[in-house]
Amino acid sequence: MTPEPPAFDLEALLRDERAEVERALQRACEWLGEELPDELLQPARHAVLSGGKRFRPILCVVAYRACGGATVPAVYDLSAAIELIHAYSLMHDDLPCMDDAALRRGQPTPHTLFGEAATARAGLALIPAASLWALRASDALGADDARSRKIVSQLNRAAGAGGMVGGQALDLLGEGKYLDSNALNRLHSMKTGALLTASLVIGGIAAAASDTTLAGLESFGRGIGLAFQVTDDILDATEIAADLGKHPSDGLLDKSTYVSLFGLDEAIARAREYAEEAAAALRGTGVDAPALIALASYVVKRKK
Ligand code: GRG
Repeated sequence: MTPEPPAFDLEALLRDERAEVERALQRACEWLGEELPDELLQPARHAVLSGGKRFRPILCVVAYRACGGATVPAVYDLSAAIELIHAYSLMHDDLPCMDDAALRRGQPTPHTLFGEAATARAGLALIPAASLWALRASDALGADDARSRKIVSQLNRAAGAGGMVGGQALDLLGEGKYLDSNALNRLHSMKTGALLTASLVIGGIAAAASDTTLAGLESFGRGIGLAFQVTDDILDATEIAADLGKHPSDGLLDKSTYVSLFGLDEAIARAREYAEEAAAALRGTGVDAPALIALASYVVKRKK
């Protein structure tokens, strides 16, 4: 009888990768401090170093390794560039002119500590910084110009009007309106899914993966992006702000959510389906990546 393979140690993966990502984010903040005045560095540091799951950088590093990349500090620097974009997006998302949120990751949001103007400016400073940091990391990884260009273009496309910014605009325009499942999927594929997908693809490009493999990572990213957002809505509807570490909830903001649209039970079933479809898409391209499959299950199992 063939013995069962040992269960994948997801906890250890998350713990070890987070620790490396934190170190890389410290390096990025030291570099930011070389040019950024203190008034902007403080809110930027708070946003970048205030914890969080670090899911995007972890996806990047794990995808890189799944595609044969050897673990070196520069890949964590590359992954940190993606987190700089994520940090800016949260800073701006929480501003009074957007979601007006006082709590994020269980901590006061940057604008409540450093003021709205400094937070808005510091967030903006992180956008070009992310591309420059990604370029430096690509160089350190030995990527040629064509690969570096692909990496930076993936990052900016995911962050831009066809991705996160466009999705956020749809989200703000949708407040107080009924959105059907197609509209919700489109919005969240752009707002959340694009950067998650880019994290995987950037990891793949950094490891010089083939186009077929990159396409597989992209399909996987699309699935886990949707699973991630449905789970976000489930947590938003079921967890109290203190446990979740953020406030206000989407219900308070009068947003359509997967839970308001389908009810809790169907939302839970859909999140699982999206995660399973993601894993199947990855297996279908022949990428043997138990760590990525484990991350797909984490997306729906997480409590924050
Ligand atoms: C110009 C319209 C316009 C927008 C500016 C602010 C902005 C761009 C975009 C914000 C989009 C946004 C908030 C996306 C993130 C969605 C999301 C799921 C955030 C939470 O991510 P987690 O759970 O957070 O990974 P942690 O705290 O773990 O890092």
